[in-house]
Amino acid sequence: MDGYTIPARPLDQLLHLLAGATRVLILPHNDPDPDAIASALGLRYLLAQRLGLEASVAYQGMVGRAENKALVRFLGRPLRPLTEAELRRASHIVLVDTQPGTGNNPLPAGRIPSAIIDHHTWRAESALAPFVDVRPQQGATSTILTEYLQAAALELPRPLATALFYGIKTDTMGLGRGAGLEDVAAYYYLQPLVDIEALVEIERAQVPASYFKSFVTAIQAARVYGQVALAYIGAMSYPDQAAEIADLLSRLEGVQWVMCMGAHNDTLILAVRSRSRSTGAGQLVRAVVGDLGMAGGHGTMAGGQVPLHGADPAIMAERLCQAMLAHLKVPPATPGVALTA
Ligand SMILES: [Mn+2]
Repeated sequence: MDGYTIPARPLDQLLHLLAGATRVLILPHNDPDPDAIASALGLRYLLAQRLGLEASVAYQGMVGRAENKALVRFLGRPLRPLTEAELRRASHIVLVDTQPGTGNNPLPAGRIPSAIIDHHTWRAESALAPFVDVRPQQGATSTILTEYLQAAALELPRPLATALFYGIKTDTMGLGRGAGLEDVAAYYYLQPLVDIEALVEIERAQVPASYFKSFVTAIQAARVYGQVALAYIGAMSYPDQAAEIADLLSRLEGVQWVMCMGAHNDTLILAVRSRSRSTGAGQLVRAVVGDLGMAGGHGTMAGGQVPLHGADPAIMAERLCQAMLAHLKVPPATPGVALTA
């Protein structure tokens, strides 16, 4: 991994770095998911307990998915949308569940964060930060934070333990996807501390009618080209929708690769899934997006975003569909079959 190694005694190094700091700002990735939310809150709790400092947690984008909204409600809405002033004022920025240069966090270009804690693919830009703990072999950033909290011998409040558990659970699909031994250990450490009733409520959160409408749109829009399923679902009410539909389509018999796209805030959002061992989702989405935008992810799931600058999202989506079919060497004359045909 480019000569990068996890720091020895990361907790001590992190606490040493931030001791006495004021105006610490913790930034999860944009449109934060449970792993990003839980990691940010776990870090804030750690800093409060061990250093007596009050860090703030703020995010860019939106918490859209019904389950994630329910999680944030259960936690008492502990994070808020980031403001320009807050970003400028921060003396220390800590990125969690994201890294510089990924295009999915609000870190200003050229600004070096004080610390980075993440489980995505290592990025060279991260080496500039004074503290870096990046572990691509792990399924969730919540696992890293759970280890810190254990090392700090802190008793976890039940809501925080529930959030960290849910962060690991969702990012690894219940330890089934991309989980390492550390994820398993953290998961079972947290399990007895979880508020089970609250977790059930979060996972079964009720959704607006628009959720079902978007499924109808997606199923009507989907086209299957042999082992490839593609769908452009038009305007989305929140950016996570593309991922929800991609997960659904990846269940289709015979399909190896899925790409679902939708427009949100003048950006085309892509979600890619792969069941193939040879062509993973991360590699695929990077090839498809190229220099049109930003993309990244793991072997089975990945995502990207392409800024539209006012262009028609449907035309851009069609271009990306063609790029995906070409990359996967689907013969050009292959007809796209509708799911509802
Ligand atoms: Mn994560």
